[in-house]
Amino acid sequence: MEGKGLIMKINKERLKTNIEDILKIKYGKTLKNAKNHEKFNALSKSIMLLITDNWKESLNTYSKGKQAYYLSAEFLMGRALGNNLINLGIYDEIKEVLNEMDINLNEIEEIEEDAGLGNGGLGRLAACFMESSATKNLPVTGYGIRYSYGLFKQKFKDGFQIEEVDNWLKYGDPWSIRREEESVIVNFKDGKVKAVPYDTPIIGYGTKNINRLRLYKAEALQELDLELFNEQEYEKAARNKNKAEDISKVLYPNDTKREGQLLRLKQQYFFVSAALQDMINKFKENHGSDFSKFKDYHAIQLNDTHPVVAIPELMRILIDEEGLDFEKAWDTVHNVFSYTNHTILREALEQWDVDLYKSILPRVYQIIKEINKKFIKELGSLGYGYERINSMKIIYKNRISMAWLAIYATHATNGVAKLHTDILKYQELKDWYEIYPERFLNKTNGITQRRWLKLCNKGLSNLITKLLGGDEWVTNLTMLKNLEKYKDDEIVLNKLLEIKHSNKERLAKYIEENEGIKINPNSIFDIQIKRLHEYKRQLLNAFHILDLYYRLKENPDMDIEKRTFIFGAKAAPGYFRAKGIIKFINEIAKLINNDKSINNKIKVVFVQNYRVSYGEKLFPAADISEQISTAGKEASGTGNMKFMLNGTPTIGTYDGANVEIVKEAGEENNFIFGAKVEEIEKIKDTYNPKKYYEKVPGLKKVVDTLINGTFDDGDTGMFEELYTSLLEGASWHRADNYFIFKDFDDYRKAQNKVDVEYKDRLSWAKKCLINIANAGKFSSDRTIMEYAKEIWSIDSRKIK
Ligand code: 26Q
Repeated sequence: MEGKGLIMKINKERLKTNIEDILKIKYGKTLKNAKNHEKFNALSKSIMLLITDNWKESLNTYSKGKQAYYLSAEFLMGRALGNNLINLGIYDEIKEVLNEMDINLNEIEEIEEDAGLGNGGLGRLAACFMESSATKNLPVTGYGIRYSYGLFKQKFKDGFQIEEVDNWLKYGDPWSIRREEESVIVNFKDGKVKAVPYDTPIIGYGTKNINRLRLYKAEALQELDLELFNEQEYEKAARNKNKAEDISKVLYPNDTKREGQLLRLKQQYFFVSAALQDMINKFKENHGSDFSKFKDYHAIQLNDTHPVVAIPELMRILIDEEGLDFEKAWDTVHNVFSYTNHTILREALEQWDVDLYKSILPRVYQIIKEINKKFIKELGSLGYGYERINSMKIIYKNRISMAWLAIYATHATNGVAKLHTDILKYQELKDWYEIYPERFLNKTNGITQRRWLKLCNKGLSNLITKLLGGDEWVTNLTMLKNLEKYKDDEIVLNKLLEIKHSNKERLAKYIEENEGIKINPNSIFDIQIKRLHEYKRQLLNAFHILDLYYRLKENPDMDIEKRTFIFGAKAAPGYFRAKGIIKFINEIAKLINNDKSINNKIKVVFVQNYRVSYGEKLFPAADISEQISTAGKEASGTGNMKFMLNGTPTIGTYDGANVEIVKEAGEENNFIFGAKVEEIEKIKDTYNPKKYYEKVPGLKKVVDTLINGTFDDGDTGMFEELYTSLLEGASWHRADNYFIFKDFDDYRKAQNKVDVEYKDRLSWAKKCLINIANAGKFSSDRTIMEYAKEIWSIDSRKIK
């Protein structure tokens, strides 16, 4: 089944020897007594050996022309081994070699820790973009931070979320190479820090090209202050080292709330400054010191506002270190940078205290002030008045608005789905759009089909390849459209159902092993997996489950399909309400799963520690995909695309990329419900949730379980706080801020429709098939080519 992917020839005996040699050198062990993680390391290092030459060749080829650089505080890479084997086209072969050595590849894959250096969608998008760039032979480098600890590991204790450190490096990281000699120094007002790059190869599918992800680790310039140490001042001697290393120690576990921490600002400046120094050093090496040419060789994408400090930092380098004047530097910056916006939530727009900036980055702050001055002048000359200028100023009331800085300084600002971009243009950023309409672009997100289909759903991948008579879809996802001709073919539809069933069995087994809960693969697997946030409305899902349960209790003979509701989500540790929602769902699960009287008709499972590798088991096993955010709040969503590609209809609102998914696959093959953006806009100022609470049958009963003693929140006050937020609101928001009550009844109707339509197995399978057939648009290959052509102006450069 490999075809195009096969670009690497394996010398089996040599590979075996390599693995054994590495075990010997690194661990002093033989195959017999080596642990699985040691075998994983040895195998991974052997693969690194295979690709080294092509990697060097790729970087060399790229260095001659214009390249793009993706600056991101997060890269949510997940596991590397399986993906790399797939992309090299050697998965089956390696499996065979390992078999001969009595090693089970699957077990080795499972031992790998996820590289969880991201919170959710934004970080995973960066990872998909890296993979697609390599596959498309695009000269793209990723720059970020090599956090010692990624996003926390989540456990449940008595239904409450517990966070543990994610020590993902405990067995080492065979997929990265430390490049000591390319270290640079980053200057803060309170001291210098060394930035040491670790390079990870990004292996494209069906190509020799190999791209690079360069993540920086922070270290002290001086490992140890020997003088202090000799004076037996051990703590003091270690202090400097710790202070430096703290910068890359841990990923911030927030995915929307802005976090005004000094350390967060240091993290941002740290990797951005290192990345820019790296670019400058290489530019001088390859192209000399005529900086008017810098823009001909660089396109830098800012992944949200987190790396926006790159704008004044590049100005600083060009002016202070390379001697350009302000206007020349500005012209370079404007041409080089572009910015992606990932959020509509106002409260999430990043702002920094002027004093904080001044205290650690005084020169950078001066430059921001200069930019602000220039902007005000520009607005003035365009005839804008005092109020309008105040609302757009980059520095206002002692705060720096990173989004404003980004839009003003860059040549392109993009949203991540059509609806999202429209909301930016006509609503959230309409003042900006009016002045700079040509800067606003849409780039609908995508996902890589290598990880999110070929690797994680081998059954479906093989079927697709068979039906299409080849595997061109792996690099050209629009080929899937040709599957549509099987939409009435019973043999194909049954095969599809069979594959789904076996994926559900695999998931059930995994859940039993990991969560200790038995679930029935013959029930509908109804899955909501994403970060926990009020706007994503896990609570709406929970209320519906509870309502269904009460209806079942009242009417035990109700003819419904068996259903398993599965959740996976991490809550930011400081997000009290999100944690309350997790506890609430776990309480509901306890109640329902222990109630024998409902005959296992419904079950609820909240899986622990949802992450990329768990997703790879969940997406392929889903019957229905929950995408139920309040319309206008989800910028795009990418999980929705992963479900679709794995043949799962969506129950969802008209929000983010759902709109485009339904446009591609047809409303009749999905379950759309709820208020649309325009309706929400219209009612938002007069919305009274109590009206719904009192009138919608069943709603009050489920909402009241938050306060009537049905459930126990361990005296934390969590449930009552949730109740109040829905009925009374809080100082910072209206009651039921996300319109759960408003959409409840319509959601229930859509869920009932799912129940009815699922019963006709063939017509259900047809919906699944049509969803797959129309997923072509949502490949990150398409997205990244759009960035390359329309924002970066770079071309593919395939190595020979
Ligand atoms: C900010 C300041 C301090 C600490 C953390 C943060 C922070 C970190 C991560 C703020 C936001 C994020 C992540 C946002 C995110 O994941 N957004 C999602 O991006 C996806 C890719 O474009 C979209 O599909 C989702 O709709 C969007 O929610």
